[in-house]
Amino acid sequence: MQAVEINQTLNIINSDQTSHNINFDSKLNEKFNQGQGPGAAPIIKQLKRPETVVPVKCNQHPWMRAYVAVLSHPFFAVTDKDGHFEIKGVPPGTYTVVAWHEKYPQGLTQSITVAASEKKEANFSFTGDQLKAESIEGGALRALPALEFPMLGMDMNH
Ligand SMILES: [Cu+2]
Repeated sequence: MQAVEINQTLNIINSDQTSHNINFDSKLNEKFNQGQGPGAAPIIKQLKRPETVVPVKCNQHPWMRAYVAVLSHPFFAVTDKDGHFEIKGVPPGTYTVVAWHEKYPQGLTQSITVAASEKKEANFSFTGDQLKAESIEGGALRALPALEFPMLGMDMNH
């Protein structure tokens, strides 16, 4: 899982001793399907449009899969190996925080209000039943409007 802000540079690097193929199955951004051998130069992309989650496959290894979220704002995080995350610098306000998991693409949401310089904790827990009930297959990937930052008048073109 990778998340980027629009126009941020996405570097796709192959550090393996084998060839991979990056099949970037975007609906709203540039679609590409490119091979990358061992030691090949990074594939560098800048994604122009917000897109909740782009599924990425490797044609060489059908079990390989990745997801890239493209957001119009910098307030996102990818959890670490223990499931922790931190989103810094959020301006005061009330937000809908969405937790996304590849096996639960509907996501979990929580309304969080933060004051200036305040630190808030949000816990999300995906249950086994939810993970079984939802599947990424069959077009279950859908846009989550809550991933859009609700602040009006914010300069998104910085
Ligand atoms: Cu591969």
